[in-house]
Amino acid sequence: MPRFFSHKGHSGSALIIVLWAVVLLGFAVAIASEKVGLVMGDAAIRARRVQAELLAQSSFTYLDKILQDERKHNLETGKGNHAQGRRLDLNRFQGIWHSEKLEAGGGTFWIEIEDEQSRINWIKTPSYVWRNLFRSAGLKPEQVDAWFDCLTDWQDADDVRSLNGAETFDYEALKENPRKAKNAPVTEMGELYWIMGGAELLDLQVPVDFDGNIKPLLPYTTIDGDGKININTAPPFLIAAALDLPIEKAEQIVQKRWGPDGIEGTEDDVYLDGLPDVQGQTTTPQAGTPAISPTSSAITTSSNYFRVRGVGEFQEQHVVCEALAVRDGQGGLTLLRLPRTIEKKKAIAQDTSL
Ligand SMILES: [Ca+2]
Ligand SMILES: [Ca+2]
Repeated sequence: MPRFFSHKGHSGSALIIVLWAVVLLGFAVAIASEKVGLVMGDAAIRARRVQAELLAQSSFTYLDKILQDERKHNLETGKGNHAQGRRLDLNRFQGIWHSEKLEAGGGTFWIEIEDEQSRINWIKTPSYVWRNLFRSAGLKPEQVDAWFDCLTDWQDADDVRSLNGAETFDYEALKENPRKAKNAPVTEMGELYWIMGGAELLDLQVPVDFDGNIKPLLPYTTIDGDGKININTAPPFLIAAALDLPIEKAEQIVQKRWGPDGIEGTEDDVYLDGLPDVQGQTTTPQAGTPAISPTSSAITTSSNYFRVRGVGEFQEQHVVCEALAVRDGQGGLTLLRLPRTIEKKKAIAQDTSL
C-alpha cells in the first residue's frame, strides 16, 4: 500500500471521496447554472421576439398613413415610382418598395411591398402560359396535360375523372397518405402538394435566362391575385412564357425597364405602359408600341395585388409578418387576409440603406 494511504487509513480515503464529491458537485452546479442561464436566456430571447412580432404586426396599422404620406409627397414633388427609393406609386409600381424605418417602443418597424403579380398564378394564369413555361423546363406534354386534368378534378365539384385526371377514387387508392379530392377551389399553396403530380411541379427548376441558368420555380409562383403577370415587375422567363416570346426578347423588355444604365432600381428606370418594340420573333425591333389589351388574361402593366410585409426589430430579434392586399382605387391598399408571421430570426447587421 502506498505511504500516503498507510498513515491516513480510512480517513484518507474518506477525504478523497469528499474531495471527489466536491469536484463532482462543482461540475453539477456548473452544469445546472449553465442550464438555468440558458433557460433564462431563452426566456429573454422569447420576450424580445414577442416585442419584435408586436412591432411587425403593428406596422400594418400604419399602412394607410404611410401610403397617404407617399401620395402627398408624390403630388407635391411630382416624383414617384423609384423602386428602391423612398417614394411609392401603386399605379406604376416597379417591383419592390419599402418604407423608412420607424421607431416605436425601443424597437423599429417598417413596411415592405412587393408586387404579387410579378409571379405566375397556379390557378388563374391561362394554361397556355404554363404550357410555355413547362415546355421550356423540358417537361413532357403528357405530364403537362395530366397536371391540368388533375388540377381541374381537384377543384371541380364532381367525382368524374377527366381524361388524365384524378378524383377521390384515385387518391383513396394511394399507399401513402390516401385522401379525398378537395372538389373545391385551391385556397392554400400547400394544397398543391396533395394534387396528383403537384409535388414534382413544385420542385421544378426552370431556365430563367438566355444563358440557360436554372432556378427553382416555386418562389416565382402564387395562388393569389387575378393571374395576370405584370411586365413591369416579372422576371424575363415569365414574360417570355406569357407573351410566347423567346427568352432573349423578354430580356430586352426587361432591359428597357431598367433604363439606359441597365441597372434595376435606379432613377432612370422606365415604366412600361405597353409592350416595347421588341415584340415579334425577329431580331429587328418592330415599329410601334402595341398596347397591351386590358382584357388580356395573361399580361398587365399595372398590378392590383400586392404582398405587404411588416418587419419588426427589437434588440436583435427580427420578425416578419405578411399579408395579401388589393389596390382600392384611391391609392390605398385593403388587406385581403390577416398578417401571418412568416419569419423569426436573429437580426443580421443593420441595413443602413433602409
Ligand atoms: Ca372533382
Ligand atoms: Ca372531375
